[in-house]
Amino acid sequence: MVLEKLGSALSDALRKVTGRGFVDKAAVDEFIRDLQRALLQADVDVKLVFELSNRIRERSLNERPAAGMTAKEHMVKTVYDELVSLLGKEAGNVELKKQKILLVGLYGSGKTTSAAKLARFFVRKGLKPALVGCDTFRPAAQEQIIQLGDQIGVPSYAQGKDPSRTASEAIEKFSDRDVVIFDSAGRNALDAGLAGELKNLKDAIKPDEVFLVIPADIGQAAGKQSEEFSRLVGITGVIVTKMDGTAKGGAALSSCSIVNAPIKFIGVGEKVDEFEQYDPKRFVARLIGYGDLQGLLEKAEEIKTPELAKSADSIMSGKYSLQDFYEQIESIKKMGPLKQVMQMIPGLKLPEGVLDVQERQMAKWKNAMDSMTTKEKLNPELIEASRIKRISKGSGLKEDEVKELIKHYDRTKKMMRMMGGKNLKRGGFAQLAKQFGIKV
Ligand SMILES: Nc1nc2c(ncn2[C@@H]2O[C@H](COP(=O)(O)OP(=O)(O)OP(=O)(O)O)[C@@H](O)[C@H]2O)c(=O)[nH]1
Ligand SMILES: [Mg+2]
Repeated sequence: MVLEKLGSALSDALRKVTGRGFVDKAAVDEFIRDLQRALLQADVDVKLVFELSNRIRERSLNERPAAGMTAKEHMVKTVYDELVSLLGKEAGNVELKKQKILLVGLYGSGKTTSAAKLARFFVRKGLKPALVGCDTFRPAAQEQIIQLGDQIGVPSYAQGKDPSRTASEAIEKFSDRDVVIFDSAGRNALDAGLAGELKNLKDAIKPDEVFLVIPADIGQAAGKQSEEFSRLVGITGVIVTKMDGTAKGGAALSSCSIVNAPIKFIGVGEKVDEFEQYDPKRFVARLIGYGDLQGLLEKAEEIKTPELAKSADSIMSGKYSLQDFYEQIESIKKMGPLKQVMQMIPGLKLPEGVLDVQERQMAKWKNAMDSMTTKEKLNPELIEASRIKRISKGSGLKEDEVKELIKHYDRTKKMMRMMGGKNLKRGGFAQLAKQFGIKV
């Protein structure tokens, strides 16, 4: 996996904090220290790391979690949001239309390889690309692009000594192709020679997109470089290559996003298929590997949807859902520790230990239900194998325990139906207790 070290450090840190009973200041501070260490090791700029830490600390401690979210979930969501914003905010959109794309970048950054990868990407999307080799500077550069084209079955054109002329000839030749991709020459630095050549090339091509190609191991210099190229030829996107070869790629991703150069693709290997469209949301989700991030995000989305909350009310009035089950557990818990409550019932004697077991069970089930989305709680029949797996990951319960919860809920539902509705809420404690297997 790309940025494996950063990923495992982040997921360890999150696991540590979410494994605690509750999230307090000490827990947040410890998490922030772990997070800072992990990001600095991935070479992310110190200033960015401190700004991010401050926002996470502030939001985790002072923001009220939205209704339905626990403090822990709120913190995980905050960390996710802030990392997405650090590593690129929005996904770089790639239009699937007829267009001309120019690739620019320094020596050996991966331009020619990326040109072929990009062509392959468009083939997969059902478009007809073509490759143009405008690197007349480096010997063998033209053969390289022709070979790559042959390898992926895409026509190519690479002839002549003047890049702009090659480009103009190719535009005519490939007028029937959908996407024409122009590879350009690199230099050690963005010197006057390269600057002049790229300006002319851009004038000759009039590209729809200019992608800057930078290797991930360039680190924080990525921001400065994308700014320089942007000033010169106006880049519309960035391809970060060689993400597979460095633990420091966090720097390139974050410094590009800070100069507002959207990262469109990342290169994750030398082969033509080792290329991914970059979406910071998906990237961060994969990176932090939090058990049930998907469920959590769905839940956060649902909170923003008042219609769902309304429909929840109406659905709940008609049938007994896991949501009701949850609320019953909550209401029992509000009465205080079971032992104390039971002691108030005269003449009741229970075998030692029974209540502790029940109490632990209820706490576990509550945990599992915290990992469910509202939709799932209202429609428990949705919860099939893959969701059970996710809920199990999110709550730390075994899959069997989640299944046991659902079984218990099913039994309760049947019992309720037999008793004629869901009047239990208004019913006595004895009835409630019975539901959880406690005979009163
Ligand atoms: N591991 C890895 N290697 C890559 C990646 N992209 C490119 N490379 C390698 O980087 C080297 C340089 O790639 P090129 O595509 O020739 O770079 P270039 O920018 O065209 O180089 P010049 O034309 O000389 O400026 C090659 O050995 C590629 O195989 C990547 O994503 N991962
Ligand atoms: Mg090249």
